[in-house]
Amino acid sequence: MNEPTRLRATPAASTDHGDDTRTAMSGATIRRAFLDHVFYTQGKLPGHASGNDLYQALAHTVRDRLVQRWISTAETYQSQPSRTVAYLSAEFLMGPHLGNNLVNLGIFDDARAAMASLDLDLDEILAQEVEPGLGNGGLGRLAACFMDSLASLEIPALGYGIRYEYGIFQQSIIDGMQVESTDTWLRNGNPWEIQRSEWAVQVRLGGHTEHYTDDRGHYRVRWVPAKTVHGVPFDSPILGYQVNTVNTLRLWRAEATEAFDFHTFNRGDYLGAVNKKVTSENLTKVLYPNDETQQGKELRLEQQYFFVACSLQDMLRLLSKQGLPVTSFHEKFAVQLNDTHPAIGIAELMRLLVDDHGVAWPEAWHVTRHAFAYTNHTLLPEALEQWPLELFGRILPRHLEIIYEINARFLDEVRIRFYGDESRLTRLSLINEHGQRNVRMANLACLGSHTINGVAELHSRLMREDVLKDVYEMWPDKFTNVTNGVTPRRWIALSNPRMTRLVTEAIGDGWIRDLDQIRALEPYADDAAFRERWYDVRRENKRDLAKLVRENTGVVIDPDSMFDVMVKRIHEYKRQHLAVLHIIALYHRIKSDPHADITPRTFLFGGKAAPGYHYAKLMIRFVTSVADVVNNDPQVRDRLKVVFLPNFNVTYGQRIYPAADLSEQISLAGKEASGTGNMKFAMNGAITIGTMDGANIELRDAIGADFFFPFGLNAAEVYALKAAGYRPATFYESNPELRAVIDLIQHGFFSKGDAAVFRPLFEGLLQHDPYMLLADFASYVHCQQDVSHAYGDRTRWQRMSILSSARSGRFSSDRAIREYADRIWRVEPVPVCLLHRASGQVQGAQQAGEGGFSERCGS
Ligand code: 26Q
Repeated sequence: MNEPTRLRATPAASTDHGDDTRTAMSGATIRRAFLDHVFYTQGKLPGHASGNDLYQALAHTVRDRLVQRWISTAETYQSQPSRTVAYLSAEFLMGPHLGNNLVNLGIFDDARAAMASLDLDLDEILAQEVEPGLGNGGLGRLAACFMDSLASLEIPALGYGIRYEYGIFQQSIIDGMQVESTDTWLRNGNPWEIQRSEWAVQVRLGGHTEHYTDDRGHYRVRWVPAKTVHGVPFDSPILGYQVNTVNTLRLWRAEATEAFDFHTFNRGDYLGAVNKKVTSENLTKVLYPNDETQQGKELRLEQQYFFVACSLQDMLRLLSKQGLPVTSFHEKFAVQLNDTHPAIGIAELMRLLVDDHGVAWPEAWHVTRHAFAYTNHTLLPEALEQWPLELFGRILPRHLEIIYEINARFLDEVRIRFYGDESRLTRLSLINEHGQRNVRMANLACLGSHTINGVAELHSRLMREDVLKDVYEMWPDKFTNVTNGVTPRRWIALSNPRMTRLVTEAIGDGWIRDLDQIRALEPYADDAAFRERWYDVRRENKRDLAKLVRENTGVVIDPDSMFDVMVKRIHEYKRQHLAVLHIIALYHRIKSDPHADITPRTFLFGGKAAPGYHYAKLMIRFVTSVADVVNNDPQVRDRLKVVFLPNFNVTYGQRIYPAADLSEQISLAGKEASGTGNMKFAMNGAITIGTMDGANIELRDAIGADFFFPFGLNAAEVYALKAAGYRPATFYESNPELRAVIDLIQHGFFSKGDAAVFRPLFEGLLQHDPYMLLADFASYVHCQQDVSHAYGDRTRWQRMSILSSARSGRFSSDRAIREYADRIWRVEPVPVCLLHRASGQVQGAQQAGEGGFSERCGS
């Protein structure tokens, strides 16, 4: 076939500076471009445009302003040799794009004005966006914050993941219980993605292997798959904050290789042929909604392999486009494994190098080991990924062989290093031989990586001492810590505009780029006038949230009450039910003494439970049942309110964190790897009540012990109490308040007299209580009393709140990414200069036009 005619830059076109004005940033140009998109893209007269039309038109207007930077970034990266980060993650929980892009472009206020000039409300347009919920929670959201920081720090990076057709399920609450429905986030189309069919790749699955000797007498292996699927990339632009860098998030969608399987079709089996197509395309249909647990589901393993195989092929394509040999893979790419979900990449890269490119095993292993690094996100042993050998071999027969080979060579090394230590061999082996044999993905990830990191100091220590102790003793130098962080662009500048204005007025806007600068706010904690303004900002945020709560749940809440907030996935180890026990204790105090001095509080809960996690679903029902009683008791309802916010997601979070007074971070010490919600609350001026777990410890150190409310056992005490034989009933027997609380539940007080409803919750608590609620109850309730006392002193509380924000600089994801870049990836920033659209030439700084940021265009 002939090559299609290519669009050539003509001399006339190269003097056409139309792109500068077409995508300029002034209010007038935005307004005109927006109207053009309503007409030409949405095909509507302005008067007939729906809410979605308006959103799509503004999204396209903003996208147009990213494209020139996106292309310039790609050209810049293509033409220079620096190392690129490939961030491999099964989840990217990006949240809505439009507002964030307006912030990073620096045109939020201009866009608002442009919309206002058309009698449109920017907030209403922003609210139209259906967020891409392609993640479960912390891990997926971390990947999104990291993408923002990578671009903002001008580091060449690609995010690789899966374009799930259905993201995390939508949660509604019916009769107090969670009901799931599918997340059809693509129903109105996605203006932020570009399908790149020309870079589609093929992925093999199943079948068997054949061993043979090639013409040069070399032993070779051929993988004969049972099926092949297409992987089609969909690219979204990731713009940095006020820089020209636009990195790419590349998500893969599975498609059938042939629209019709002619073989089957010709046999007359039309439906059978179509069915095959449907089966292939099922691969990227849905995100698995469980976090921190894994059942060995075949489709999930296929998903993991699929996106990793697509991504590695894509990296090899980029490598060869630069004319570099496959053996320089590790020099070109720093591949980060976001947990073990993409760890199969280690075996896949070995396969590509050895089988497809004929690289000798030792060299292939050198390349692989110098390319990969692994981040662990869990301390729960049950969450460590393992795949049944039988299933693994059925889907990835060649990879199982490669894993055996890696394992054999590795265990030889261990045998010599730890002479005679047989049990160490069984613990370190990539194959778990206990019971049903399993492939241990964490061991594979550790073995194939040059660096292994935890996500908070405590987590990294416990990783070394406990979960990955044997691996640590093998390679102590591989281990490091990078404490998590979150992006101040989304989590302050976008979600809390009032605070952003106030802070910027006081100390300038440098803190948005460099959050350490927010420390300059410290002296303002002693400024009474500033404290009042801070209070006013927070009060307004609380009013906004109260309005949202009323719209979404019908419950009226008082913005003058303390907003005591716990939003995160529902889990036993996170202990939402401990917070509920405290509410019941307060309820009991008021009922026993109507004049009891109780600080008015509104308890807000939000979070999804994995659909198959019955205990977690019962915890939701527990919250809503207590809410029912408390909110309807005339004696109590003006002092205590309990609300469960349905469908907590990124969009919702942006409204909640800025309105919280108290942040609940109450996991059992030693269980939460880091937590990142804790950081979002603190930045926005909420005070934390928390256990000495995950990043809470570092948060307390940063903010100051006087401004953090700690309670409960620490990790060492948890271990000690477990070792000594924990008996929860002792606490029940010796604490009358705890006993009263548990008895109320046991007698069915919160379940209309039906004692059976919450029996599974509380029988477990009295007998085993694996997350030690009863051990921490007294300390928690006591600490909450200190919190109430502090809240009663407005000056003290506002001071604490200001200092909490002022000292949160360390928890910016920019700091985290700098640590990864320096210590793990060894990558440098590559500033991007704008290219001229038509000529493909680098544009002079003077011509870059408004919003060109060309002054930041260095070397
Ligand atoms: C694995 C296999 C099969 C199906 C699902 C999964 C799966 C999916 C998601 C396992 C785990 C997750 C998510 C884990 C997660 O979000 N962990 C959190 O990561 C945050 C970022 O580091 C930490 O702050 C949290 O402490 C940690 O719980």
